[in-house]
Amino acid sequence: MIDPKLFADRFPGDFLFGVATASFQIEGASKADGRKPSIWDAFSNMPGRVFGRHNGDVACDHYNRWESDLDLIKAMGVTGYRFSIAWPRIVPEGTGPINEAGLDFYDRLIDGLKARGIKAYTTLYHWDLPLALMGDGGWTARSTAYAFQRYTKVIMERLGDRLDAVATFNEPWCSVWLSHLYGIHAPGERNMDAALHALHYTNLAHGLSVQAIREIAPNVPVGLVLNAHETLPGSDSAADIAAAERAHQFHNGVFFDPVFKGEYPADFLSALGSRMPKIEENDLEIISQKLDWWGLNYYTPMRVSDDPAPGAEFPATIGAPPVSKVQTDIGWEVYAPALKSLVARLYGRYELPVCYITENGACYNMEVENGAVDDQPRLDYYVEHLSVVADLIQDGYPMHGYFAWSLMDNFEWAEGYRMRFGLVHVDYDTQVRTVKKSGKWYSALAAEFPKGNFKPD
Ligand code: IFM
Repeated sequence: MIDPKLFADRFPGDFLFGVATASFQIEGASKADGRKPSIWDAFSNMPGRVFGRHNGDVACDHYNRWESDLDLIKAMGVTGYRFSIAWPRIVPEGTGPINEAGLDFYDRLIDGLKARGIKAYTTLYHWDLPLALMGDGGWTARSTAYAFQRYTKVIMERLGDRLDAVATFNEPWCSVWLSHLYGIHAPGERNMDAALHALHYTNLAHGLSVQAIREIAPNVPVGLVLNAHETLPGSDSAADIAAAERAHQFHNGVFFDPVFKGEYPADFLSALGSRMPKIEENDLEIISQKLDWWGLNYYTPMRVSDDPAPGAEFPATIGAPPVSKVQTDIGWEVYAPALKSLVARLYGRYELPVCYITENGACYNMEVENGAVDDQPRLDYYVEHLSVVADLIQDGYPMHGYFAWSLMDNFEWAEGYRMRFGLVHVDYDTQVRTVKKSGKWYSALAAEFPKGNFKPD
């Protein structure tokens, strides 16, 4: 096994090692202290949507166990914690009354992080849209973007003085395409027109949120977290290479281009632009405000071939087979080189600010045996992907930090609790946490930082 102390030498002394979670996936306490349902509470209680009809009612019970969970993070020696805030705890109906008890929870959490010397990296939206907003159309309605701006203001006014960084959205690809086109995530729509509306209004909400953050807490670094896909052609035929470019536009460009270039990608627009909602005069200006950082969530590459079906809808691609034979338990190809080529490609195409790997990790479902979890394949995955991050730093890319997904096993969306991504195992019957072999290794690495002659502020 690679010695984490030696491995640490490949990273600069001020590199941030952290762990990440999201509100709906860990908090539970779905009805506590004024929280109202989100679209995921509704979705997970519908038949056939989530494996075993699992839901977020209890999850990891983090809402009640946050202090011991923060102690665990501290004991792991990491210096950053990336978590998300549940909109339905703060503005339970999406618009209307503010719920002070919800704000109090995050107040305590952030103070708890500060008291332990851990940096607070907050995400404002990690998919738990207040259910009441579905009455107006959810993300397919322009009004939701303004409701999000108002929620942002509430958060920044109360918590902005103690946040080390804020991200507006986590993986809008999921809350747009996976949720409105592929029907896999809440609200489970399968409709291109709805998805195109959700796309533009999500981008607008991001921009409106950035405006609010700048106005209220100008010192908090603002970013956006994207699960950019390395869209690799299934062969070196011209048709597959063109398909990979279309896939880039559809899966990455529709977020990167408006945010970092102030426009939607040309081929995407000519194929689907007429079905998008009206783009108002200042929308693209609002969306493309300068960011301080961006976050990359990377797990696996996307391999595509040209879809030969006549009239196939843009991006007109079909999946191509994996190249690597190694897969995680959720069936995702393990292929670390794509992380390197993806970062290089994105910095080649866009003027991007500094980057944090805001999520990376692997699903393996090993259980506790004799008090321990031997998850060597996850450990190997971390070593392989962190090596790539170290290479990227050496090549001069501005990689500032890395958050492992996830601190602990949690509600894996449509897969429920059967898929485990944690560095820490959670026994959902007893809520006992057990640090896995990978967690011990990661913690030994993280504990080396900050290091050398770097002086933290
Ligand atoms: O669990 C999710 C997380 O919420 C967002 N990024 C991908 C993870 C694994 O699927």
